[in-house]
Amino acid sequence: MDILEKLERGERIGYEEGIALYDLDLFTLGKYADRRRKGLYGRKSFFNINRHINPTNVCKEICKFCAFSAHRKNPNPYTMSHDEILGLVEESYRRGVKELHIVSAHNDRVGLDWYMGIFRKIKERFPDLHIKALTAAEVNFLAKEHRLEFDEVLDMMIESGVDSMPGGGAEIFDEGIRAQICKGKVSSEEWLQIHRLWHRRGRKSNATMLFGHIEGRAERIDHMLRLRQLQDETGGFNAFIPLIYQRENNYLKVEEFVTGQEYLKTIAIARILLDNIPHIKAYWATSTLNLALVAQEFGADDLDGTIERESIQSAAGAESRNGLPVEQLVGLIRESGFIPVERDSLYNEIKVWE
Ligand code: V47
Repeated sequence: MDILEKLERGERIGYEEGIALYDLDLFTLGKYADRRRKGLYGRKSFFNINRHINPTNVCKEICKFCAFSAHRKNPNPYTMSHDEILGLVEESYRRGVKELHIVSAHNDRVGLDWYMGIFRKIKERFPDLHIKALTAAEVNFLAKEHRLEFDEVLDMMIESGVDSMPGGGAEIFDEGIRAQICKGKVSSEEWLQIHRLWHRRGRKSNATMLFGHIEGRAERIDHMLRLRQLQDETGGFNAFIPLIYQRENNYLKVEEFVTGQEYLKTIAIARILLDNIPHIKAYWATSTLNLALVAQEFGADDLDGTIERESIQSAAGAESRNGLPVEQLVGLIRESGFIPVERDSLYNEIKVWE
């Protein structure tokens, strides 16, 4: 069957067809992605009030794209104490932050209790704050470092108060590309298995894709389809988040950077291919705000949030160091023709910002 006919009928798209979608013109793709997005959410666009905390940048891994971990180009190692972290949480809580997004480097100089203990302390003091923490890459690191099964680390996370898992560490699942950009880190199979086990506990997570570096379109489609397959099995992914590679202060040599058009096509294709993942996030920190706002018309229904104090991508040039005041985010969503809906971390609607 012709691919346009399949799109018209809303049928599932396979690998070869997925690659062929990139050859359609942007507006044809956008029409089908927007139709699906509007069918699900109308003109609503979701966001939350969140804060990032990156408690340490001391890292065992050497990912070529990373500008955050302490290395030759960024020789300033730090590790926060629990009291320091609690101070940041307290101040954010008072200002209305509802979700903490906590991601660390893989620090082998602090113990397991440094990683888990902070969640326990945060939950004791602020039980209604949602803790989204520990990527599958961190879970894999902690399991290997402390000779534990993934199951054991995941159970500890739940006991310590982690509510959901962020989507980081997925990068690109293709093993060949992975070996070139993040050799030695969590494998694709391990990443997927950790999320599978987390979902089996009735918990939700997200999935990212780092693109616009040395991968090609085929590897992006492969990445999305591996996620779709797991989602068919578990239903545990809330959101898919394509992250545009940021080029500063790292060791990955990239010849050509993604264009705005390629980003919008990737968002649209994600909406079309990932027919079982409810939310497609335009993550403004790596796409720029302008493009994230346009992405709302190409399949994206979620703009992440206020993203205060993000350090990983801003180290490589992203615009997220200081976050965005909620009034500004809401104003931009409204002025771009959408209805700003504040959500909680599990996508329950909290407030429609009139
Ligand atoms: O996995 C590292 C990425 C990720 C660079 O779950 C880079 O809601 C671009 O997990 N250029 C961590 N990206 C961030 C993350 C995340 C972000 C937003 C939302 C959610 C969510 C999760 O940051 C890493 C890696 O892929 N990253 N370096 C870089 N130079």
